[in-house]
Amino acid sequence: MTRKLQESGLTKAQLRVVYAQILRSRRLDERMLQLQRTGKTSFHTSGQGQEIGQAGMAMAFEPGKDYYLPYYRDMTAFMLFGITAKEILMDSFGRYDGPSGHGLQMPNHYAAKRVKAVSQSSTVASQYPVATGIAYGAKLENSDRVTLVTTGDGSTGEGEFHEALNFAGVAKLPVVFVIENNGYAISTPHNEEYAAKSLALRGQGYGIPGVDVDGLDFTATYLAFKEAVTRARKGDGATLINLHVLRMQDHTSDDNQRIYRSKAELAEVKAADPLKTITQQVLDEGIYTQAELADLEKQLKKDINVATDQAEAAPLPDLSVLSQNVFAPVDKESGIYGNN
Ligand SMILES: Cc1ncc(C[n+]2csc(CCOP(=O)(O)OP(=O)(O)O)c2C)c(N)n1
Repeated sequence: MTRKLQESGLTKAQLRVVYAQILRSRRLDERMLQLQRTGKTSFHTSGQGQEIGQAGMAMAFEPGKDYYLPYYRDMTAFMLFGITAKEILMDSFGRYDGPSGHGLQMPNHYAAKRVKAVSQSSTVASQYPVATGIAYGAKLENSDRVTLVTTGDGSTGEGEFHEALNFAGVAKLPVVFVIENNGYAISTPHNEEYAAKSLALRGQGYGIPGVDVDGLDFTATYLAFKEAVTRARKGDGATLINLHVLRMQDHTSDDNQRIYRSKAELAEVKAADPLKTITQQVLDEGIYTQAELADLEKQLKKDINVATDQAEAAPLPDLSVLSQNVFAPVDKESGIYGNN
């Protein structure tokens, strides 16, 4: 049974923001797939089916204070940290003023200095040890800021995942490790990724509590993250959260999941769409009325259209910036790379 939204302890105003963002993410994601298909953008990685889990996760943190190392499906959480649809689209169009890297970073590699969201490398799970390092920094500075890092289930087979958890366990670091478990790594199903009963068990091996969380249940997710953030802020160390979500779309816009997922499975995923569940919940709990939802849909469509036009019209990076922030400058005298 999905828990009531009101049991989260969040106010009605906060829950309205959460729902509006979940719907905005879904409509924006659909737009981004259209833009890729019409050849206006190059690539998109959809987060459809992962929005509710990400919203529950993001609401437990303090954007601007806590560090966030997102992975490529994290649009919903990234936007709840304070990023606009226009900014998302600027990055997707590769525009100079996009927040993730002046149009030089790959689409969906979400980052923004102003909300302490750190850019990821395409090498999956490589953000994990960086998060451990940032959390170590917080500990050395006696800061109570927490670091959040996400990745997918398949990526937990990478060495970096284990190295990051090991040191965070040893040094009792303030970090929340998240596995957004959608059951697939491209076309590889979870039973070919790992033999453990649950990926949450991996925490135990490193002295870190590991929990399984239903990422289709907003309240269950929010409360689990709140507990993990409280532990980290108090100095009690890291938590590993195995967040169960759905991958509703292809792995990326370059993939076709109908080749490796049966019609029946895809129909099941569609029927379990968490957007349907949470829409019913906001109506049942009086958070939105039917008429307000219709207005919200209209407003989002308008906003996304305006944001698309603005992002498309924005300038591309000039070729002269191509190698900026890629190579460290060389000190002419010593020949050493670095900024000092
Ligand atoms: C080290 C490394 N190996 C392989 C790839 C190619 N690759 C990109 S995404 C991906 C699947 C990752 O699956 P998962 O971690 O389950 O995340 P999901 O995409 O399902 O959200 C792979 C194999 C990569 N980017 N980096």
